Amino acid sequence: MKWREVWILWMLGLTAAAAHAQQPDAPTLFATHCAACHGAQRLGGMGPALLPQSLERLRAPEALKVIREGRPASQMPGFADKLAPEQIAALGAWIYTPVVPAPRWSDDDIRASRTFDAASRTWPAKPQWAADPMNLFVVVEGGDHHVSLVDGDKLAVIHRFPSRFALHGGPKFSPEGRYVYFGSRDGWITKYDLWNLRVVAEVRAGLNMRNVAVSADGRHVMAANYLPHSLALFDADLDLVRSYAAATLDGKQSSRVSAVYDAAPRNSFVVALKDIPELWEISYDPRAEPIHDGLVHDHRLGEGIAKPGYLNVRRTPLDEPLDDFFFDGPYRHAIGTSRAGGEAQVVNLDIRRRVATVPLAGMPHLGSGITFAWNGTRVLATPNLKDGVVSVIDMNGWKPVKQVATPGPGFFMRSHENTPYAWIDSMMSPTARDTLLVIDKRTLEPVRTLRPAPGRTVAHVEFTRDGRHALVSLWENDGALIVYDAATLEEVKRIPMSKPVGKYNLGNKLARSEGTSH
Ligand code: DHE
Repeated sequence: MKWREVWILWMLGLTAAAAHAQQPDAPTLFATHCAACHGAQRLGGMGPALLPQSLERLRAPEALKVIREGRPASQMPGFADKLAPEQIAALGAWIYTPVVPAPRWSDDDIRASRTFDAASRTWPAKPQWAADPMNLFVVVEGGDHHVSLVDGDKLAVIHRFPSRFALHGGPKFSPEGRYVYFGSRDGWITKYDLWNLRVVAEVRAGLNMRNVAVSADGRHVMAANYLPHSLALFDADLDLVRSYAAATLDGKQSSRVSAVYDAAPRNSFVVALKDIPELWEISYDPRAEPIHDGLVHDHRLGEGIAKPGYLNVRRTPLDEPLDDFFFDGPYRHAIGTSRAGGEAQVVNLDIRRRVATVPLAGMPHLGSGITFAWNGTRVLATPNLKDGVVSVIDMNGWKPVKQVATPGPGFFMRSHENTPYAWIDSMMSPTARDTLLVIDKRTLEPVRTLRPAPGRTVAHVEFTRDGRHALVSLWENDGALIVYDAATLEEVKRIPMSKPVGKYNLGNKLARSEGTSH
């Protein structure tokens, strides 16, 4: 090799080394600037978890903007003046990569995360504020991660407090209405004493959680996780009772848990699994007799489908996994869809098999469905996340009755026993997300389209205990609760709120009003 060639190779080597040296080292940047708040393993701390599962709903450009500019109304600072654009880009890409080795969250981790205020046992056993506790609204404000308590008679805020980051799913109440349990996407459960306006206990049930359910007797809380693939069962003070691996009986396949709901008349939790074609039922009735098996035999599970009984899993094999689901009035059937859509499965929880299939176009959001009497029968009506349509299904015979066209795809549908109307948003529509369609439950015909804030998103309706007022979310950071007279459909007032994601009327929830989620 000539000297000239050696020199060129040497120069190329130096340039490559220099370029390599300038490559931003994302793990080191993370350790230096982010780990103190988001945790060394990105599992979260003062700030939220930064795992691919937690970031599914945050688009990459939005993540970069947050790193650059910070998040107003939170403690997240902007890094534009500390980090070069390529360093920010490297960090932005890195947080979407899986953590290696995969993070684990054991029973010991759950127990170690728990905090409990022992003094809570001495707090007064009656509301320390003057309002009807059964007409209280718990409002989750996603804009700045707070919760507001609204007096449903005076239609005014009586208290506001900070929540965990990104609460999801409806908060759940203890049977007498004193305690509310919130679940966050990062896996935190908070037990809050509504009468004393203080946090009682907190625990981290998982790393990425779907929702929580509270047993009708108030003695148990169940959490459904995506990460790890598990359910976690707690006592009323969030002390771990046991966890369940969300897996097939032979343990060969595990699954994310889609959701857990309390089936009060059955004294059980019912659980849908996203990746395994099984529906689970876990009885919390201490008198539960082992139920004789044999009604359903499935070659995949063999003879011992389950060892049912108190706090054990009873498995119903399905043809395909269920995602979102819904109960009929007597809680005899679960009606569920898979995210692929196209049809709903009706599963009889007693005989433990699918008893009907309902054709349902698009992606029905069954968790937001409602039931009501119509034409001498009872129907289920559900909005649709993909299409501008509400599907109405006769629950006697499980046949579609009508498709009501809406301005666009929507998330939530609500009504109340004392109103002839049902309200549906179109918040998934780029053009009609500012509309609310009101339909008449008697005729299944549209009555009015409301547009209270043109160009701005409105969604999620909940009624006062007596059904006189409908509270609608103006779903913006400088948003509001818009209160309507439920009979005249005229606006009554606006209560300013920071992106009020959802609102929950205690009385309607505890009475299991037919017009709201349970
Ligand atoms: Fe939800 C409830 C699933 C995205 C706001 N959502 C639920 C429930 C399920 C569910 C299974 C019922 C749990 C309960 O109440 O105990 N949600 C899903 C999804 O699969 C989906 C489409 C995707 C995801 O990333 O999870 C989804 N949900 C959203 C949102 O983007 C919403 C609009 C905003 C947000 O903050 O996450 C949202 N979901 C809600 C709300 C409820 C809810 C407000 C409670 C409704 C109620 O009135 O009970």
